[in-house]
Amino acid sequence: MSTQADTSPVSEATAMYDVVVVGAGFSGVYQLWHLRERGFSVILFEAGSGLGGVWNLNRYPGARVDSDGIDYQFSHERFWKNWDMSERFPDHRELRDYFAYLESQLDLCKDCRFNTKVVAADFNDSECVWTLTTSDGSTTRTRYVVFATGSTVEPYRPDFPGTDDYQGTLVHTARWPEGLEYAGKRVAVIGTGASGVQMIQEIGPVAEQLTVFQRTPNLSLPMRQRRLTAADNVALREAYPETFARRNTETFAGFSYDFDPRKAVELSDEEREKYYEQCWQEGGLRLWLAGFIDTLFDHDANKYAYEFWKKKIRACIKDPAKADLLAPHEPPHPFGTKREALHQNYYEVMNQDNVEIVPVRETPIERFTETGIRTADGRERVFDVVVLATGYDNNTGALTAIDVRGTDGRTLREKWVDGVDVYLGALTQGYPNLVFLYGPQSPAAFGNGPTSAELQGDEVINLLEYMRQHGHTRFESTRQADEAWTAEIDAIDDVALLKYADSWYNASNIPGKHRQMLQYLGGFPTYMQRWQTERESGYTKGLVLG
Ligand code: N01
Repeated sequence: MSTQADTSPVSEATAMYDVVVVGAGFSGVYQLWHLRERGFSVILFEAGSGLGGVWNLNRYPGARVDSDGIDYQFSHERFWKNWDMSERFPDHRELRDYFAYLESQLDLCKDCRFNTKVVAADFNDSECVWTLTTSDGSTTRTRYVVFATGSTVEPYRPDFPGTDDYQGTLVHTARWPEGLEYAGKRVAVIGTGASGVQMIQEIGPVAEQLTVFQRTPNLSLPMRQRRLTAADNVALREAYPETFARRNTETFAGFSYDFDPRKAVELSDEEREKYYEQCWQEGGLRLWLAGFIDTLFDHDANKYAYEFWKKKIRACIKDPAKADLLAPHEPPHPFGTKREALHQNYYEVMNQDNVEIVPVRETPIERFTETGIRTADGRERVFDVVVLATGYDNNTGALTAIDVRGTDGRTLREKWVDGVDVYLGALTQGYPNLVFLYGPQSPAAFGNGPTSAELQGDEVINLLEYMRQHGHTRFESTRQADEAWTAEIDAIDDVALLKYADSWYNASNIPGKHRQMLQYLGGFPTYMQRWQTERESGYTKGLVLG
């Protein structure tokens, strides 16, 4: 089934839409589906070739989601009643199949323009209209813009000297070319985030030699992947109503499981160990997001979790030198303060003789050469393929890559150079009639994507519906509301441990980027209360309507 629609340039020069949605991942699809059903005229622009967002873009070997599949889908019965998953954690292919299934149910592609990147958006204040320019040179006018551009979109490529000299294959995980061969080759992977862990698991078993350039060990958790049978899917279907109700109304991160309300520091060693072991055996993100409530706030509680993790991982690693690199005695940062990755055979692969770890803090990459990489100790290693698993300009990168100009003609890039203030993680003063989904300062990237697509998505739809029903044509958040939102996030960040890690959560993964917590840290239930308060005020608490 195809999720690709007509991609020929369409002249939208005279077209005027109610809403333009940018991005065809979960959030964008949700908007297109619901706004269209409510009678808004909508078009969706997507830079990629089809539906799926990051799952259409991310095709590197081993790419798969770290949410259990039961959580990683829309909660509407019309979809889950006929959708079977083949694995507990679906891979990128199966997720594209899911989007093809959505297409078969919703007929979305007829209102999508694929291979069409939005490069600019300009607001005309007197007309109260946005004009979007796309990569094919067309312009489109619209009352409202919904940027559903995601968090992990713009690849980050560190500025290593000599990359132009390198004659081998240099590739970023996010732009994996179809058919790239690595079996029997000498391969380097730079970076050990979620993408790095997944790539290493695939490459290590078949490469002649794999060299992993590691800056920070990943405090990765066991995925406990398994195939799902027809009987499993029947059982899941029975559990879905309760699972989705809990996910969408109760839990902090929008998963069907939640933090344990007990404090690690108040429990006996036996009680702690028993619960950690339970989380470990259940697998997925549980030791992190179903962990004890004080783990991310209290150093002593956090150290208990780290010690448990370290004991488990070190027991899997044969070479003591590798063990010190992969699970050091002292935590590289507090446990769970960077997004956890999930592993399958990562540590088995790391045990292999053909897999070497280069710790780049001690032995930095000096430069790329014609044939490989030279490190600061003067050693040059030869590689056929070098994989940059170095992550993304998360949260803001997809938005600052577009020339989005608001009422004062400034781009978002210019506005956000010294920090981001995005009310409700969705609105920012000076950019009327424009909404971010899965955006900076929302809870989305600290939680489960489809939950965010639905919960935040419904509030955006409510707002647009309210505008229509009350004859308004313009909304804009106030500077005070934007700044108060940042203050709320900063207040939580102040008492949490996340600030002790350099990570994309707080923008410190990109050299020169303003360091700031970019996730809403109050959890989904509180986040939804904030929207409810705004809605019940008639959108006058933090917004100005015109
Ligand atoms: O990116 P990352 P990612 N020299 O930023 C290292 C989602 N995702 O693509 O930790 C050497 O996490 C960097 O080192 P350090 C998921 O939300 C999900 O892996 O900063 N190394 C780090 O090891 C995830 O969190 C899935 O010290 C350098 C790595 O590169 C997010 O996407 C799968 C370096 C970057 O890790 C991003 O994950 C994939 C340098 N100059 C992605 N610069 C699943 O659902 C950076 N690094 C499972």
